[in-house]
Amino acid sequence: MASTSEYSGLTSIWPLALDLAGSGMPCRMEGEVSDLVTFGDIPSAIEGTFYRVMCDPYVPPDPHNVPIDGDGNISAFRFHNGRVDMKIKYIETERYKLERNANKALFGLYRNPFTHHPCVRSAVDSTANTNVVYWANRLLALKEGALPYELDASTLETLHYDPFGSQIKAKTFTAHPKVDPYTNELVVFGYEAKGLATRDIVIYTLDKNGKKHDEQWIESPWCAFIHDCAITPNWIILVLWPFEAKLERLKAKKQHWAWNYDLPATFIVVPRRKNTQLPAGWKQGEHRVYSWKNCMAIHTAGAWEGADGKLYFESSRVHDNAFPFFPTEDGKTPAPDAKADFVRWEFDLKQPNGSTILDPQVILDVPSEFPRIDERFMTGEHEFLFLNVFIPDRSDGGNNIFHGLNGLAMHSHKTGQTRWFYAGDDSLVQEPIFIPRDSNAPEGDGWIIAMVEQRIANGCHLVIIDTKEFEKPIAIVQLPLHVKAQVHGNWVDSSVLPKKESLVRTITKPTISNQGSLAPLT
Ligand code: V55
Ligand code: FE
Repeated sequence: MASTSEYSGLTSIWPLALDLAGSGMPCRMEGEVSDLVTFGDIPSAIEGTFYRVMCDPYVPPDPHNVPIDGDGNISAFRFHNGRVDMKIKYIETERYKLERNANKALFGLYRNPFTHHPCVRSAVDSTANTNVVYWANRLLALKEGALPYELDASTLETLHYDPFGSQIKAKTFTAHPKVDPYTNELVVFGYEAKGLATRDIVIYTLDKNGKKHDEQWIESPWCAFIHDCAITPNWIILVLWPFEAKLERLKAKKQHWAWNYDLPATFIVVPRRKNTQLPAGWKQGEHRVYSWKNCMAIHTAGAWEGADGKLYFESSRVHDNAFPFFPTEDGKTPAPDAKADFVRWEFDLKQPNGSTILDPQVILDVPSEFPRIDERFMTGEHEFLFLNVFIPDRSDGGNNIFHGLNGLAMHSHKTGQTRWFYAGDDSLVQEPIFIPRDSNAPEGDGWIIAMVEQRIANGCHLVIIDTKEFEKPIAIVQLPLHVKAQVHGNWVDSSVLPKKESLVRTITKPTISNQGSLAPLT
């Protein structure tokens, strides 16, 4: 889509950047709509709220800043009786409030306080823009360089920073904590956990009351970008991307991350508990680092412990740097035709620390991202995989990651069958969330909800897909406006949400005034 400046010749205080033009145009909207326009029938068994968050800078950002540092703007869609209410609201982070008051950016580059205005250097540098997770009766807005912000699940008001309080010693909290449904724990990690560019990693769990357990601290082989993890009953696998942070570079007012083609994709395999039964050859307190070649294993699906004693886990993979805005130290950006796929990694825990692992097995040979599973079975071997894909044979684009993801896939590991939902070449699909048909439904039996952005129409809608017939939606929820692409989102069932209050303002029924044109019927 042409940017407005192209035909008008007028300029704006907003920097011209890909993530701020066309479908990346700032949304900056807050508001609510009750009973959105829908097509088809939404099953009344879908009862709960879909929360998602987008990067949506409220003030024009530093023109050198990166697309992943915009203010977190939450959208919530509450499903009730086949109807959907919607609310959008910014997370009122310290940073957002400071910048809105100043009417301009005070924060410079991503996670580089040396580039921030001196008066905000000691403020919390979190845009809370990456994930929204409900745990311990709290709605958490997450950014991995800081601790969570807690929000009110109905009003979306920001309640406070650091809801788990003084028991948390780390400065950071991943945007991808994982729920172990069998033990009812949230498994959390944080990297750069003792401060900027440190190699300290913390791992712990939070129980259903928000109490911390099983804390351990380990050291990363280098100060790596550790965005996601995977868990099994006994292990946590941390996934390191081949970027590096260095304090000297931060002090020189440069980007936090530089890609390093000499670094391999690296996995730190850590026993989750002190009493984890260790395989032969492992010492108490040990963790092992395994690596492959240079690539970016972006997001994980699930992990499990095989009957053969090996650990397996699945992730999306880009065979290059997927973040061109964080080039190498000397400015090298990734190949424009970088390939991407979805793979299964295998760790033989008999292999010593520092081993190189085998090539992963390719599960889907198409650009794939945002993999999700039926999370009731997290930590076990999953059969079904749901994810965003680029469907090449339906499209005229090349088979590479920078084309955008035009569909969804549902893959069965048992049958090997992949089913596809294609949204159209003008459309991009965002991360799918899965809702079980009921709490006892078999794995993968239920619905998928995903946001679809129609680029030509400049609009958005939610598709609701029954996993029994994945190819076309059973219902569509039309948004009245275009919203920016989400980073991540999650479904929270109404049985889990504490309050039954409406997400939107409710209107009380008036008494008839008798001021209309006809007299009342008697
Ligand atoms: C990612 C996104 C982030 C971030 C770090 O998609 C990694 C990966 C939206 O912010 O801070
Ligand atoms: Fe992520």
